[in-house]
Amino acid sequence: MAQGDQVAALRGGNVPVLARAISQVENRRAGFEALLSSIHPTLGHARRIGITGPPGAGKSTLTERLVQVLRAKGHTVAVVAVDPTSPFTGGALLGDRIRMESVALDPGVYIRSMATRGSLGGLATTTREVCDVLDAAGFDRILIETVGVGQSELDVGRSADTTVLVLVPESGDGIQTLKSGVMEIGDIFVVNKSDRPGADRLRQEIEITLGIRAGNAYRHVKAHHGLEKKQTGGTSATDGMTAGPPVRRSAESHWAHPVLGTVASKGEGVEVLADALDGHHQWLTETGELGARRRRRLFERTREVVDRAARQWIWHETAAEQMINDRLEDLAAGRTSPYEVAVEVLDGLKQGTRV
Ligand SMILES: Nc1nc2c(ncn2[C@@H]2O[C@H](COP(=O)(O)OP(=O)(O)OP(=O)(O)O)[C@@H](O)[C@H]2O)c(=O)[nH]1
Ligand SMILES: [Mg+2]
Repeated sequence: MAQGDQVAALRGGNVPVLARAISQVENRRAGFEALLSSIHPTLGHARRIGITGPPGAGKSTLTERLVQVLRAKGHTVAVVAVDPTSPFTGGALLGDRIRMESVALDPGVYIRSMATRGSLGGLATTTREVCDVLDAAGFDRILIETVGVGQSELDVGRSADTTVLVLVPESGDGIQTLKSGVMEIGDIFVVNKSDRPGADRLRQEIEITLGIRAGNAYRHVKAHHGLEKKQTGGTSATDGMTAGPPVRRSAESHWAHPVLGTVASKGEGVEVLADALDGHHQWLTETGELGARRRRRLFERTREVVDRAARQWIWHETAAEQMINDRLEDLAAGRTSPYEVAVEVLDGLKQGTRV
């Protein structure tokens, strides 16, 4: 299919074309960069929402319920389930995890799982690129479910406009998570399994950690000067990447992180979560933070592409590999070191003598 036809079919909601485009991007097949490049001007419609937290916290259950609520509001929804924790949980297992039977047959819902294996470009980058394809296909919301709370999930978390951190009372993960700095990625906190003992306590712990109970400076300012209503940035008309210049953040534009309780298995608290997501999006738009976050992602994305292209160039189009080979005996004999040879290689490339 010609590139233009592919993009048109994608934007027209052709599901087989969408599935093939995602596979093309995931597997870095010929033409994937041209595809991503040509859809770039169409991006920015979808709200990207990360749902992250420890294994078994109920993320999939919550995601499925959230899909139902969003569908009832008339939004189309794509779900990307990412599993960076183990190379062994791909395929059938992951497929099982995200079956989401209640919404799987709805034509307004598209569900896709991604495992570590088969991701040639780095999971975080690939996830972002797959989200671009879904955005171009016109989905209103993209929910990105990520297991765990380590570095790779944080990277994936940076794919989202809004990140929901899901914690549970019984695991003890809660307190560890609070200490590990992972808190910083959460825009909205959810204590799921609130039907279990310890949920209230965990909520309190999170709030204390967030400085809400302790009374933080921003809340203090708002309380005394009544500035809550003045949070209007210059970007309210835009929902996309064309948002105006970021408004400088100030005390009034501080986001007060909600800490919500849910029982995902019964659908309790999910409407409130959907409202909180709308609230966060409104805050992102009004403060200019949405544009700022998207610009940060664009900067990072471009860096990644440059990085990839630079490696490609060095190892496939210059004499760098040959230069190392030429020095291999000296390296083995200890007459030079990898560090000295690396300097030689880079000097050669910079001077253009060995390109
Ligand atoms: N009691 C209780 N159980 C729940 C709740 N939400 C989910 N569960 C159960 O918790 C288990 C794990 O739920 P999942 O939705 O698969 O959790 P997950 O976080 O997606 O799990 P992974 O993707 O494997 O990390 C399932 O047996 C759910 O039925 C809840 O609010 N209360
Ligand atoms: Mg899951």
